[in-house]
Amino acid sequence: MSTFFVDSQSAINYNFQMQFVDEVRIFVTGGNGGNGCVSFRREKFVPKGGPDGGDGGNGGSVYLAGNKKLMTLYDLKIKPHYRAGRGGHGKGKKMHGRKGKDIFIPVPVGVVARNDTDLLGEIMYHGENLLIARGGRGGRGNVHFVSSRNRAPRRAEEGSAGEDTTVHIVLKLISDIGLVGFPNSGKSTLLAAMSNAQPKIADYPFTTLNPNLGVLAHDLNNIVIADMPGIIEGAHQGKGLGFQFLRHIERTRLLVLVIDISGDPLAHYHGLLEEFRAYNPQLVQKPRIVVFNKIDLVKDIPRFDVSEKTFYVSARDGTHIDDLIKYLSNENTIQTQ
Ligand SMILES: Nc1nc2c(ncn2[C@@H]2O[C@H](COP(=O)(O)OP(=O)(O)OP(=O)(O)O)[C@@H](O)[C@H]2O)c(=O)[nH]1
Ligand SMILES: [Mg+2]
Repeated sequence: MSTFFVDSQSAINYNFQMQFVDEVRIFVTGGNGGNGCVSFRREKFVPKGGPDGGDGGNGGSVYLAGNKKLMTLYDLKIKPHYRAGRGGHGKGKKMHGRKGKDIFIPVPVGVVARNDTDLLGEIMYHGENLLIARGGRGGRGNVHFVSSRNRAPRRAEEGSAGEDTTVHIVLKLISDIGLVGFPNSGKSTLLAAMSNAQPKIADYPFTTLNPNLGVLAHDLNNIVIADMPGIIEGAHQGKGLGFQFLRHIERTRLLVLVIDISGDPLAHYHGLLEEFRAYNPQLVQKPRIVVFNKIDLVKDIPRFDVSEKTFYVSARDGTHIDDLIKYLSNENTIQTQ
């Protein structure tokens, strides 16, 4: 088996530094099958040996291979062509050609692959493989063509061509926790306060154009937190960074609504839920909590009577961030909600 690998350390660096690419087209070709062989046995003292041409080997296939260390399709964007190995030709003495090498293309967990007409499948687990281009079959050697009329066939099959196809791959991040909210509410600041990530933070909307990922180190498991681009009204119709944003939160296990308490908190709260509902009603079924951020900007902190669990924090100053981390790190928070 041949594998294109990124070593694990560079794969980890990718998570946080490389360009985030969540949609690519790649061109993949299965290996051609090897040709069957026309051959006759030649042995001393055996004047007329029978046919002994072996079969060609099958061509290699191309697979996507889930790798949890990858978080972007960047690699595929810069290297979009893949071809698996061709099968060896059959040989005399009934020797089969060797099988062509398979190719396993590492992709992040959470990708969906389709060709021009069909859904090919999804990768949902680390180590899961998905066939995207089948290798050609090896041709049969002349031993298969013996009949009562023709004891010495001079005929063998050619190997068939490997499948040649364009595959469209879309990544829907699978993160444990997704930070969502209107632009400027402090999502990236909160991510920086809770994880090892160092996202860009600035005092204007749409600072975050692609999701940032951070890891909250935890005794048992690392919790992956995704900081999403800001959502605005009409996102479900594609406004702002609409679809890109909403697509990624579909697979997040817990949503954290981040709301600037110094603005119009309840309007933002309802506005967010409205966008979710309009995009995909299942989003509002997802477990969620509400974090009211920027409490340093208000004198008396108002308390809101919403149905979710709430936190009142200052991501900038770190106020009450510990409580939030403790809550999110609790295994039960993510698994059983
Ligand atoms: N006073 C105060 N300012 C904050 C707090 N959290 C974030 N900010 C500021 O709010 C501004 C926006 O912060 P970001 O973290 O970039 O906000 P965001 O939600 O990621 O914004 P987008 O990516 O544009 O959607 C920055 O100037 C931050 O310094 C806070 O707790 N208190
Ligand atoms: Mg941001």
